[in-house]
Amino acid sequence: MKGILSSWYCRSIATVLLWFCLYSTLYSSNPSSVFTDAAPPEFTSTPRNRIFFWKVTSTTIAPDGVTRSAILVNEKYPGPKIEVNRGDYITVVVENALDVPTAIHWHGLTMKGDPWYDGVPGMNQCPIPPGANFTYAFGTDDIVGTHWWHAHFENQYIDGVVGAIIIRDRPETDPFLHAYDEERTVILSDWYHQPTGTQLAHYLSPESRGMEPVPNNGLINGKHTFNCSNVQPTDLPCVEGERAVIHFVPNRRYRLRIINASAAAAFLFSIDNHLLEVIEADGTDLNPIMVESLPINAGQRYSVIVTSNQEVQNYWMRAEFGMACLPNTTTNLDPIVLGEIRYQGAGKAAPTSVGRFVPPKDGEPPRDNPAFVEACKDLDLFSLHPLKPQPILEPLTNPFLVRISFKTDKTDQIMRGYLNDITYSADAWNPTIVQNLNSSVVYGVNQHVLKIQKRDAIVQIILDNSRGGEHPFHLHGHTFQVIAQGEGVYEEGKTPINTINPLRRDTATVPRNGFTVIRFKADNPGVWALHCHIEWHVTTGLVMQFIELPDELRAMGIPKHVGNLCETGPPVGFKEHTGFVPKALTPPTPPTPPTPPTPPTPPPKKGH
Ligand SMILES: *[C@@H]1O[C@H](CO)[C@@H](O)[C@H](O)[C@H]1NC(C)=O
Ligand SMILES: *[C@@H]1O[C@H](CO)[C@@H](O)[C@H](O)[C@H]1NC(C)=O
Ligand SMILES: *[C@@H]1O[C@H](CO)[C@@H](O)[C@H](O)[C@H]1NC(C)=O
Ligand SMILES: *[C@@H]1O[C@H](CO)[C@@H](O)[C@H](O)[C@H]1NC(C)=O
Ligand SMILES: *[C@@H]1O[C@H](CO)[C@@H](O)[C@H](O)[C@H]1NC(C)=O
Ligand SMILES: [Cu+2]
Repeated sequence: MKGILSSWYCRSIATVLLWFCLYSTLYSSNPSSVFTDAAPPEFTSTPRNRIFFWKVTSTTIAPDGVTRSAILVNEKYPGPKIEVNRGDYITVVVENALDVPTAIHWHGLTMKGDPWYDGVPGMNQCPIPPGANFTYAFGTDDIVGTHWWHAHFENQYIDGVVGAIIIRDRPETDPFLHAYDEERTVILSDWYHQPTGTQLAHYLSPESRGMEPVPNNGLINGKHTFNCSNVQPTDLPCVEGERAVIHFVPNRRYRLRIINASAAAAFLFSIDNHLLEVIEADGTDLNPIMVESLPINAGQRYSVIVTSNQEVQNYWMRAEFGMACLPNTTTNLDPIVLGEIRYQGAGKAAPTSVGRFVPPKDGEPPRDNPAFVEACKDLDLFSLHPLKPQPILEPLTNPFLVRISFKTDKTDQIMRGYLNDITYSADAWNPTIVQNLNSSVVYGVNQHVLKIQKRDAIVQIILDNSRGGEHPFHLHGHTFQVIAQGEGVYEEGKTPINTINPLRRDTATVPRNGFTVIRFKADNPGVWALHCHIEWHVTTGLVMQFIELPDELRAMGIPKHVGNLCETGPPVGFKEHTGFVPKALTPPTPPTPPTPPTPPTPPPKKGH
């Protein structure tokens, strides 16, 4: 790729081409079909292009009253919600106003036909340089449900680059169209009062002995309170924060779309006195089941229907930290994150409702509380089944065994994560999708690239975690079948598997001292990451990549403006893995780009 377009002159030509593409997208149907994130997504008989303009900036926020530095999109936390109808085409113009690179991943979307927009530097693209714009554009033909977007460069999502993606089914195919009256999005996240760079410096040092940073708080829709007398360091500005409030009108049915955007923590979600009817997991519609509380791991999403049929008063909504799966260190972390459900007519008084589990006594380690243990496991696999049945994928052609482990490096005494004894190290400015253009390329060992050559191959991955703690694993590019999950070691032919209509999702927990087995069909050419969604573990190497159908992928080429991202190389001051240390950049002054051409009649857009 290097040398194809090496001067600013050429790059500004590329910019013109990009604007041309964008304009053709903008006007490819009638102009009234152009929406920004403010527009409500009414249903229309034909899919539309939906354009979002995002500016990523570095700023300070205080979601729980404690001020810290953060990275935000359009100054919002959580960031802007993308809400579209199935079949719509999504175009996001990302303006990187940071002094560090960035990239955005669309978690849960398969990027079929658009693999270079998956947003993982080192796999599908080079990072978006500071000061540059980059346009992501992708279809949603094969997806519905609750998803999310987040930065996939370094650990920027922990610093705030995260938001919801809701893809609503079309009325003619939505099985739950009449099952609820209104919907609300609930984003759960753990929260740290120190910026990620500071935490990483400690985590990736011998002193941490592999103990992950422990969150200081948890947030519901970017809000929670914090007791300022516990703030560390003590000089951080702190005022009383506030809780998230969701309003209920009595006797209505609400679909709550719950997204776990944690960096590390698992939660058990519940609403006092109300049952949750689970209807969706990671975009897959389910045969509804009733639960009292919902364990939800980093990266996972669920939709539940809640009926506001209780006495008119206010109720606590609880996200209880999976303390049993957080590192065992002393912390002031309040293990129960609260939000309020306010019934219309009940006023604003704080709820007095009582939860399912007795809260821990002060000063006592709360690890034995059943809530904190339950949070660390997925809902029972065998009780969740897709509404639209699909038999187990067979016959198995590509079996992989992936062993998860952690060990201390003998040379630098730093503990790292390993998949089959390889600790992944991102080569951000040399992405696999570009390297694959050379059919005889040999990948570096620490790139941990596995190939799937044959279209429609049935791939099975056994995630063997027989020696460690929980890890929520996420596969890009696919919704996989979860065919087994349990404790101990998976034994082919012996361990019971879920043969009848197994759950399909994109993020599954590999239990402590256990295993999870997933299957998918190789029908999506691209480079797809498989990684733990505990963001700290990503940094420490618990990542690998599948290059699916490399020959087809090569034949697809790479859009010019994607390739152009690889021209600049890492900015001054970039240090892989240790948190980015920003330094002043002095890029050459680009010539003023000419005004975009008047859009001609657009070429037909794929995806429709
Ligand atoms: C990036 O896009 C924004 C509009 O979204 C525009 O104002 C800005 O000039 C663009 N920057 C570059 C470097 O093209
Ligand atoms: C805040 O924390 C301090 C010290 O741990 C404690 O004494 C105080 O009661 C707490 N305040 C509230 C409102 O919980
Ligand atoms: C979100 O995921 C994290 C990480 O696995 C987990 O600890 C936390 O409990 C989850 N939150 C909820 C509400 O389930
Ligand atoms: C947590 O650590 C304390 C002190 O090191 C120890 O006594 C306790 O057993 C540990 N608890 C768990 C659940 O590991
Ligand atoms: C392709 O990769 C091979 C193996 O690494 C290398 O020898 C060759 O020079 C590469 N070809 C090009 C055009 O870069
Ligand atoms: Cu992990």
